[in-house]
Amino acid sequence: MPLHRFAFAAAVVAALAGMSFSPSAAAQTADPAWLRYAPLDHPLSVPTRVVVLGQDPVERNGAAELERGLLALSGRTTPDPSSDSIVLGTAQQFHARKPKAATPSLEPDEFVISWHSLPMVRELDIVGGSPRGVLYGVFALLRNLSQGADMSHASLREHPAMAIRWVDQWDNADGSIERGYAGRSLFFEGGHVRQDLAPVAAYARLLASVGVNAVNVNNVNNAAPFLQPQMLHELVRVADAMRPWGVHLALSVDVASPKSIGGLATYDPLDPAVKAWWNAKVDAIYALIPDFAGFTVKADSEGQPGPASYGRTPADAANTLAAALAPHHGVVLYRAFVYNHHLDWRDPKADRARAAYDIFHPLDGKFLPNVIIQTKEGPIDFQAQEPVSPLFGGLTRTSQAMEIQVTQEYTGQQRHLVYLAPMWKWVLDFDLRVGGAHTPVRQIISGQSFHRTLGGLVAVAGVGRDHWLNSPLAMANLYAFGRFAWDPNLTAEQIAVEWTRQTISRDPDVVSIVAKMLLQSWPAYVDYTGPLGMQTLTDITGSHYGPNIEASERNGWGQWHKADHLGVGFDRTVATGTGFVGQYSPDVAKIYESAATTPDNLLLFFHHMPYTWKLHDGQTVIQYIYSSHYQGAAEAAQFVNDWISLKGRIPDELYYNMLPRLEYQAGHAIVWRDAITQYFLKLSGIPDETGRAGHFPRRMEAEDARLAGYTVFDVNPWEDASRGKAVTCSVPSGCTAQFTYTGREGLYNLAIQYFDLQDGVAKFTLIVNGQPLVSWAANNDLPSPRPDGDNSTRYTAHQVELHTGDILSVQGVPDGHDPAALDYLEVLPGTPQP
Ligand code: GCW
Repeated sequence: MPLHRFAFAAAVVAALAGMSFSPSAAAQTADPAWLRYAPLDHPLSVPTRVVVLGQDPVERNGAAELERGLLALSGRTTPDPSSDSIVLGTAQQFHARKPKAATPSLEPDEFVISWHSLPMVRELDIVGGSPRGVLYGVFALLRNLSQGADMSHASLREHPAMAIRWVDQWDNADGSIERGYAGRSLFFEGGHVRQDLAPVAAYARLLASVGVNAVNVNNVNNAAPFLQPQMLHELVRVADAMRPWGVHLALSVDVASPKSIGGLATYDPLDPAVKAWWNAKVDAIYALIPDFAGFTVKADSEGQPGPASYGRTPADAANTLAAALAPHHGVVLYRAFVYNHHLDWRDPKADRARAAYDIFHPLDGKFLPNVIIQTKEGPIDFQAQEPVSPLFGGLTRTSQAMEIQVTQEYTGQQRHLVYLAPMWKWVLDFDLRVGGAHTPVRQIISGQSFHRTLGGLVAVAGVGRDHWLNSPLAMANLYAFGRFAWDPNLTAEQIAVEWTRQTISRDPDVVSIVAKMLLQSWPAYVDYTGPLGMQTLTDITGSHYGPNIEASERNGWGQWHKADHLGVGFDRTVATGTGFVGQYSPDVAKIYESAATTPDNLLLFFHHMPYTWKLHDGQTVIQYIYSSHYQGAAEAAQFVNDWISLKGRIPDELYYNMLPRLEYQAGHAIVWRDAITQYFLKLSGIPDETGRAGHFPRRMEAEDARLAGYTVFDVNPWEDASRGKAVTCSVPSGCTAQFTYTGREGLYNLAIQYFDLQDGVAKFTLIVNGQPLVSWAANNDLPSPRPDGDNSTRYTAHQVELHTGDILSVQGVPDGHDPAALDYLEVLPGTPQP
């Protein structure tokens, strides 16, 4: 139905005012996520009677989970009367029960699920190598059943590919979460462990269901207070809350602690007093928490102190900690994220990408066996797209873990749907060709390639109190991480389908639409942010969110893309660049050393290329930059349509939760598209051969409007506003920008691009020929205290009837620190209100 002019609908205003997805509105911590166990529409293929052989709390907890899951799936309130049963126990317990029967020999986290027919009854046995193996068997059975699988003849045997399957939370004692986008910490508030740890137990349950075995609860920055005796005592409750799920507690530590909180004059890791301090501290931790998992270390990095202060190496520091932990079977995850953030950007040889390999490769073989080097997947920092870190191939005598990021720091901060599994899978499968042999990253980090007993996958999770990750679809990333840590041979597609069936619906059409959206979302995000290996072209010194292309240039952080008027990209070759390419094995280096053989999607990471260079697909670099941004933004718009097609086929609550997020994303993808295309258009001077970049014939710029109260200002960075300018209001009663519509009569969508700032809820009203048509509140929670690409937001009024000569006005009423800033109004083909 057309939204007729003059029809000012108060109801619309009210509905829109409530449309924001601010985290507090969504606050909810008991979200079952993928553990919904929605009732099946067919009979359950396994018995509902559960018998548990052992007394161990983890095993008992597994039995309770199984009972709960089976009843929910079968829609029953009590077990069915059949005498068939599911029997749970460890291999040892099964052996004790039937000494003559063959019992498998299992690794601790391994399980076997198999049917046994007795004279009158059938029995499904879940045998674990340990109580936790039993629990993992339970979750595997429930995962299959929840997807609708027939398990009446099933037999499964699985064990995790990696020993270390940890999530890292970057939670601070004050309750904030570094790079978290889902509210406050589950663990801490006001300098203490929270009283109510039920959400922590619920989190541990979710994690256990995908095989995660430890949570490091505190930020790698500012970790020292966590080793204070009072905090350690409080942490006992956290460990207790997670233990029934086989999830152990780990902590980030500051290597300067012996000095900063221990009262010593030094934290030199080779000083005997320092070693003694760590030994005593670790003993004290284990006295409180006997199954403590270990430490994560960030040192000599981004201002964190480290062994370099004493001329010592990461191996010296790691080994001091590892020696203290070894008697208790604890481990040290020492992060390879060590680099100098005061690099000289004028030095063509300076290259942050080199740092991890340059520092850690020479130390290979010097680490104690319980040290694991934890390396981010790429050599820079969780960018939208990067090559694989060469360090994975550079440590053959050291255990390794890969660090990935579930919290979407550089990938849309959960406001954008970006399913990261395809990116992780690409990294996991990447063949580093160490010694000329097949060495995919997944086999290195599982310990297989170089015969290490330890190895792992670690995710920085950023889970908080607002609905775990705030956006329900973002949870597919947490799920995918756990599944890959368990089995990196799975595919991103398989995981998307598994997750969707358990979380949203088993309807094959729904599953295929949701899985398609998930799988397209990362490539789309790369396309509208930083394609060709340019990395995320965002404000790297601040929010890491919206477009800000020069923020990465001319500073010491080393995330340079080196765009100038002739070309773009970073020469990292051995022949003429920084030599980074030489850190890969010869087989891989050969590919990246030449622009002709470097895959297009990483070209500008490795090479500085003229804009006119022809890519493998025949387009020039500059044309690809333009086209990919239009393509990516169009895909983001399509996600909205895909989602609308699910209306009535998925729960309404989920439908209406996601819809405004996807609409917001589609609008913000346009902000990205326009920022990057107009920036490169101006810099290169080369027009878009399809005429799109920089040309917006349907757009009416606020700075050109008849302004009442509004004043024109230059947006910084300029590319974050259409043509670099916008208008801002400081009149408390409001300001107006007025335009005359000169196009043809018809039904149109009117898109209003405005800036939704923090600390204030500005109000906007669209007025047609003096009649208010629709109002909305700028109440989203977005970064940046000034109008820029972080908070540039699109509101669309659908099917507005327009006639030539109509007067369109946007009225903005500022509030608090939000000046109701306005960028433009765009008249687009009419489409119905979703
Ligand atoms: O990407 C950077 C983040 C920091 C983070 C750091 C790290 C915890 O912006 O917030 O600090 O990485 O991984 O240590």
